Amino acid sequence: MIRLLLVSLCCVAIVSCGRGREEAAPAAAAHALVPLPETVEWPAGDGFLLTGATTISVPSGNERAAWIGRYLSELVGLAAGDAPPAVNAGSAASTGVIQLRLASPAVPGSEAYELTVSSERIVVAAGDPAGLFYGVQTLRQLMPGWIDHEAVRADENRPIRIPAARIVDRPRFASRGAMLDVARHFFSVDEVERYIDLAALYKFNRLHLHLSDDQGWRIEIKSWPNLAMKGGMTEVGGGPGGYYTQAQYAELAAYAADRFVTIVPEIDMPGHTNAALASYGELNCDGVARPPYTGVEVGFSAFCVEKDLTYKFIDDVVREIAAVTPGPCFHIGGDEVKTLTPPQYIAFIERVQKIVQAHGKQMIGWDEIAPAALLPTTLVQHWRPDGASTTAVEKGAKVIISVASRAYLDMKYDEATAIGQDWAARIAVRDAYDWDPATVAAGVPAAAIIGVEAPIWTETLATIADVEFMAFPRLAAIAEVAWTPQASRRWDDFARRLGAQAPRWAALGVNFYRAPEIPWSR
Ligand code: TNX
Repeated sequence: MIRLLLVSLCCVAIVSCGRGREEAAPAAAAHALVPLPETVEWPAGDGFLLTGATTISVPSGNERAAWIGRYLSELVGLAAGDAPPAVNAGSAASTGVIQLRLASPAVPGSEAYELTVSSERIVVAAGDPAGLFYGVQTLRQLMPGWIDHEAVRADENRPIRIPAARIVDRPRFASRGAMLDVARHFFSVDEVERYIDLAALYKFNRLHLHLSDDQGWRIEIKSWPNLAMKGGMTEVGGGPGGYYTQAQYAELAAYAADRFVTIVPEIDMPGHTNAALASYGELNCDGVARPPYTGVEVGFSAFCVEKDLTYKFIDDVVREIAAVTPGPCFHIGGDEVKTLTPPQYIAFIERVQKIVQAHGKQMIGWDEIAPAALLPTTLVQHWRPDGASTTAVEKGAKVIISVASRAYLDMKYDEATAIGQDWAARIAVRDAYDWDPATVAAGVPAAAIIGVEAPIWTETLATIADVEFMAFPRLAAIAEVAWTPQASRRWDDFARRLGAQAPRWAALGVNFYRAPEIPWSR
C-alpha cells in the first residue's frame, strides 16, 4: 500500500517536472471537474496536445452529434490555432483528433459517456448524443478556463495540454433542474440563454421558467392578448417588465434543446394570479379587474374557481403554451393559496390536471397538490421543509426535490448578503452542497425521487448580475448533489474543485460571489 502510494507520488512528480511553462495544464490530481464524475482515473502519460492541427470527428448521419462537434469547435475557438478545429464526419485521422463516437459506454444510460484522453487522441463515446454532450462538458473542464473567453487568442499559451484521463460517468438523477423566476423581474431571451449555457456547463438538463405570478405575466397568449399587453407590463418595484412572444419562447426552447435542456413552463394557479386578474376583469368573481401589483407579498390572489370561464381561460393558456413547448411537462404551480377552502383547492387541481392531460402534457405542481387525486404521471415538487409530498408518495407519485433550506438560490448566503431572502434559511455554499436528496425529506425515499431542482426567485433580484451572484457558486453545488453518487462526495474536495472554477467564470464574465471559505484560484 505504502509502496503504491510512493510510486504514484513519483509519477505525479515526474509528470509535473516534465511540463514546460507553456504547457502548464492542471496537474491531473488537482483537476477541477464539477460535478465529480462517477469514476476518474489518471493514467500515466503526457496527455493530449491540442494544437492548430487538431481536428474533431463526428459520426456521419447524426445531426445531433454533428452539432455537438461544431459546439466543441466553437468552444475551442482560436485558443489552440488560428482557426477553430475543423469538424469532419465519418472516418477520422488516427492521431491528433478528438473523436465523438456513438458507441455504448462502459455504464448504461442515455446520458452516460466515456472520455479517454491519451497522447494520440481524445475519444468521447456515448450511446446517445446527450452523453456526448456531457462528455464534451467534462472535456471542456479539463481545458484551461481562459478558453471560455469569447475574445481568446492566446498564442503564448499554445499548445494546450489536456491531461491523460479515463473517465466513465453517468448521472445519479435523471432530472437536474434550475428554475428562474422571470415573473417578479423580467429577464430577456439573451439573459435566459446565458443562464442555460451556464447550467449546461454543469450538466443540468431542465430549465423551469416561472412565467406568471402576481407581479407579471411573461408569455404571449394569442386568445387572451391582454395577459402580455397589460399583465406583462410591470414587475416588482414598478419597472417596465416584459414578455416573450410565442416565437421568442419557441426560440428559447430550441436553444435549450440544442444543449440538452428541456424547458418546463410554469403558469402558477390558482394563487399567484394577480397579473391575470388585472388583465381581465371577468376572471374575478366580482367581475372587476384588480390593480397591477408591484410588491412582494404572497398568498392574496386566487382565480374564481367556481366560474366556468376560469377553466375556458386555463384551457386556452395550456393549449397555446403546450403547442410551443417541445418538452413533456407543464407546471401548474399550485403553491401558497390562502383564500380558498381545501375542498375548493383540491377540486381545482384535479380539474386542471385533466386540462393538462388533454393537451398531452405531464403535470407538475408544488407539494401543496399532494392531497389531490393525482395521475400516476403527475410530479410533485417538494419545496417546504415540512412539505406534504409523503401523501402523494404513498400513492406512488414521483418527486422533484427542491427543499427551500438547501436548494433555494434566492436565500442569502449569510447575514451580510445585501440581496435575497432568508425566510427558509441562510444558505452558505457548504449548506447548498452537504446534503442528500434521499434523506432530506422524511417519507420521500430515494426510489420516489426523479430529480433535484434549484429555484431562484427574483423578488429582490432586479438584474441578471444579481441572479448570477446568488446562483454562483451554489448552482454548481446543486449540480453535484444531482449528478454525483452520494458516496463520492466530500466537502473539502468539492471546495477545492469549486475554487478552480473561478478562472472560467471570470472568462465568461459571471458575477459570482467569492465566498470566503472557498480557495478561489487566481
Ligand atoms: C415561496 S417556493 C414561493 C415563491 C416565493 C419564494 C421566495 C414557492 C412554491 N413559493 O412564491 O417567490 O418563496 O423565496
